[in-house]
Amino acid sequence: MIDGKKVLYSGMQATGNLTLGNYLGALKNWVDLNEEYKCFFGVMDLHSITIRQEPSEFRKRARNLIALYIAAGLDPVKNCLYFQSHVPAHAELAWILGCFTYMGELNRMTQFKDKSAKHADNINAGLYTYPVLMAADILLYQAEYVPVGEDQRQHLEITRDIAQRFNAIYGDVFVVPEGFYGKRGAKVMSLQDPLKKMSKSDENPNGSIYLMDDADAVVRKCKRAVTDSGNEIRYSEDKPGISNLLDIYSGCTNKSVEEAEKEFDGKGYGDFKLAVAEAINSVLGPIHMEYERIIKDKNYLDGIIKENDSQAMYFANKTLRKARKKIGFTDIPRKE
Ligand code: ATP
Ligand code: LTN
Repeated sequence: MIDGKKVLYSGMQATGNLTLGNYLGALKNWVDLNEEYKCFFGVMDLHSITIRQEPSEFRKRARNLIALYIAAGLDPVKNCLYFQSHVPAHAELAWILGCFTYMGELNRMTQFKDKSAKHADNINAGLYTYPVLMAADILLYQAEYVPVGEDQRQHLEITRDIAQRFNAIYGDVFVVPEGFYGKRGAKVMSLQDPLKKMSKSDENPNGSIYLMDDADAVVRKCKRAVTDSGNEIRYSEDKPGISNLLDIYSGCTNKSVEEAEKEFDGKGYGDFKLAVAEAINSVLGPIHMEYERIIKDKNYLDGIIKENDSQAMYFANKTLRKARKKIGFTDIPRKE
């Protein structure tokens, strides 16, 4: 508990331009929760370098991501929006927790398998120990809830296992967190291949709607979206393309899938795709305006970053000190 509120932790990597999948699967749910909980939302830049990043692009992207968090509706005064790499405790606890994680557990991680296949020329140890760093992120802030998309479920499970294992040896050091999976938009699929998740690192830009796409691009991509044969707008397993568009429509309008099916009963795919594009644009429009305002105000953004970095450091160090002590590390002499 911090200030009488339960703690919630989540974050995104600064690996590419955010997609509608990131928004509906993560950001939007965060915004719904950011009043009720004390939230820490990190820009996971340490995780980002498990894939090669071009330095100047990377620097810009990480900063833009903080601005986008705010533009999407996260309150940077009530919550802590910060850069993971600014808080050294993450790396330190990750090392410690790595000594409480089995290779057999890491071998089972599907994200590692997927990313290794995708980046066969750079299967680095960081990619392998990625879930340990993620566990450190969450456990450092004693978070009770972790809102993420379905694709992160396995990482959450291993975080719980590591926390429980550590606590079983040393007593209650870490809060054992729970995953929090939004109902809608939990897995937005690619518009070009509805069996694959929409991803910011997809090579085919037509498969993803980017949060910064302008209105015309959104219409173009929706029109081109792969659909199924037939002409019924109905949610079903044998219609992955239409089901994905229904999910997106529902996520953007807050209407249920059933309501949407009724609304488009008897209408064609063409009309439906245009309505989906319109729904997406009505969500993205206000975010674009707010983002432009924030990114131009350098002093404001710098102030937020500085303030929130030190807040994150304070809470993270508190947990790290506790873990160090339990393990039996010698005390670090305090500077006078
Ligand atoms: P990458 O393509 O680089 O692996 P990503 O698009 O999967 O990245 P992350 O930074 O790994 O994005 O994830 C940020 C958050 O967005 C996570 O909570 C993740 O579950 C969620 N998310 C990512 N893609 C989707 C998607 N297609 N549908 C729903 N949620 C998603
Ligand atoms: N692996 C996460 C990003 C992430 C994260 C976290 C999410 C890193 N550390 C801690 C929640 C809590 C992803 O979304 N790809």
